Amino acid sequence: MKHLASIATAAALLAPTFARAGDPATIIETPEQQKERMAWWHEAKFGMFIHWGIYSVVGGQYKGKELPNSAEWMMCRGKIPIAEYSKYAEQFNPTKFDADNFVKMAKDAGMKYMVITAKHHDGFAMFDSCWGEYDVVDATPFGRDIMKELSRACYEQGLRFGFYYSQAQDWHHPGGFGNNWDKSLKKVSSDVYANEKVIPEVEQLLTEYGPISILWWDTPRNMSPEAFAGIYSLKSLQPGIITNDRLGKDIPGDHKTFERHIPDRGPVDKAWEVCMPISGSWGYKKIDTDFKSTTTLIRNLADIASKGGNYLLNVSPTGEGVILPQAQERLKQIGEWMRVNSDSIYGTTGSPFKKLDFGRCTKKQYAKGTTLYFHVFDWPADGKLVIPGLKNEIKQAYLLDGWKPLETTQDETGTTITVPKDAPDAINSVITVQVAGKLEVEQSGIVQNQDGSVDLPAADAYIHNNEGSQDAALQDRGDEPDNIGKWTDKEATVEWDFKLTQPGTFDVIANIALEDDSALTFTVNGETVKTKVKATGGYGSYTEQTLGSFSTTAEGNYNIRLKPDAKNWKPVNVRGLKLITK
Ligand code: FHN
Repeated sequence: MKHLASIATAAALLAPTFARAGDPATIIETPEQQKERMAWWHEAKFGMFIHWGIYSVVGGQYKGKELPNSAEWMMCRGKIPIAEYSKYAEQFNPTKFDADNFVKMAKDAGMKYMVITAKHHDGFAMFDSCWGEYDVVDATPFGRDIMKELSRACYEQGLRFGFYYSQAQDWHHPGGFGNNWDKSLKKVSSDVYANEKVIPEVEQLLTEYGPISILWWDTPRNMSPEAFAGIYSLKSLQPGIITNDRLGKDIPGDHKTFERHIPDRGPVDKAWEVCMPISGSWGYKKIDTDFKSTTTLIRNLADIASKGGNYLLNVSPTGEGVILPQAQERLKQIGEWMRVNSDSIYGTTGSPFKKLDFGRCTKKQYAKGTTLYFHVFDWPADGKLVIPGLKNEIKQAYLLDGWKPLETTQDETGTTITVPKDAPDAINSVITVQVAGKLEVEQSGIVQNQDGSVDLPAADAYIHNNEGSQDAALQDRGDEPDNIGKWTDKEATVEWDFKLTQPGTFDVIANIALEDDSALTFTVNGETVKTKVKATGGYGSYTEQTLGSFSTTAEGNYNIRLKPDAKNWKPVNVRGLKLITK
């Protein structure tokens, strides 16, 4: 049934409607319940992202001109008026679209879930929207509900299905964020937008499209608490649904989202996913030939899994409804690799090794031992694969491809595996090693100096910056020492692992440069210390400042983490820390 709620009517209904959606506080879950709800997602590790819309008709070109950025942004980059952009809907007729084929392609690539743009920032619904006629069923010659066809196909082929929904930006609705170019828009509040369009549409997507496993929010904007409450609590319509961290900055969701970049290290005790286009653009862009190699894609999958994350790889169907041959070829090759090696990906957890020069490691832990999967990117020319620091008794080792047993030897430095001359797979050969008992890995890395001090340079830090942004990034200064810089993100944190053989009490000294007084915390050995740091006269003027001290009586592996004090944070540059015994 179609209804076009007038803005005035919606405004009049504002309060009761939000109440209809309920309150996030009513959705209470224990960590164990969340773990159970997300078990399939952690097992899955690998999904397909799809960006598809009426912009796909012209592949991001406007009046024959190429527009900058990703194709789905063309309405904004081209400052295209709504009346003009909406006409692309009349050309959207993807007659070659076949939902079963799409899903089979994902499944054959080893992907276990699919997330597709139900509504992107342009406001166009790729489903039979309850809000109005600006949707694929009513406004296009195609006239079919793509979301329903894909949801059904995923269900029939055993893939989990979810929606991407742009809950704040909407360049078609007068209450959506982002359209500052079309003066025909008579602006209304984002509350009206949430109440009139977002909540009804998302409610429809979560009640008329079968079992929905994922709701993928994007580009959060500052909406009212009522709007957030109304939108947030829709997830109760699909009890098992998983959401990301992009509804609003204070709404953590179930997993962090990194975009286009793989972090050095996964976030601590938080699920996370890296989303990445298989080429350069999310949406189909005619001139986009920047396809990542199959080597890069397979190694990305192993890298992300080795850090404990999921990989959401995006493809961009054309206006005809097909996935480009370059993308299909890569998906097919990933699938060939997965058919042999998926045990080393599905259901695995992160590597117990800080760094492996030859590749990556994933693992599966059991009551009596652990199976380690070594992803060997660089096959040893001498036939000896050295696993530094692996101390466990080796029960057995073999090539995952074909199960050929391998000889192993151990000494004080670790374990050496004798491997065949030729690598089974040119991109990523997996060696399985089963070890007995509790995992024992001696971390190599930063060790204490003879005088008891510990040097923690910027280059050895792990930087956690959200979405792979360039906030808090390592800056190579050529002849000058590297530093962590542009640290504008208050959520970004920096940490070092190090080993103490001489415990004691240590001063934590920062080699730091900052324009304005700032404040941060450091956490080490289970203690968090809040501290202030003084302006040094500029981001290039470094001084040593004592942040505080800590004590320990035990030798072993330690971690120290720096985190902005959000209330008093001003960006700082850090060349590193030094621990000095008192
Ligand atoms: O603006 C969007 C963009 O178009 C795309 O959908 C990506 C996918 O993660 N998200 C936003 C940019 O961060």
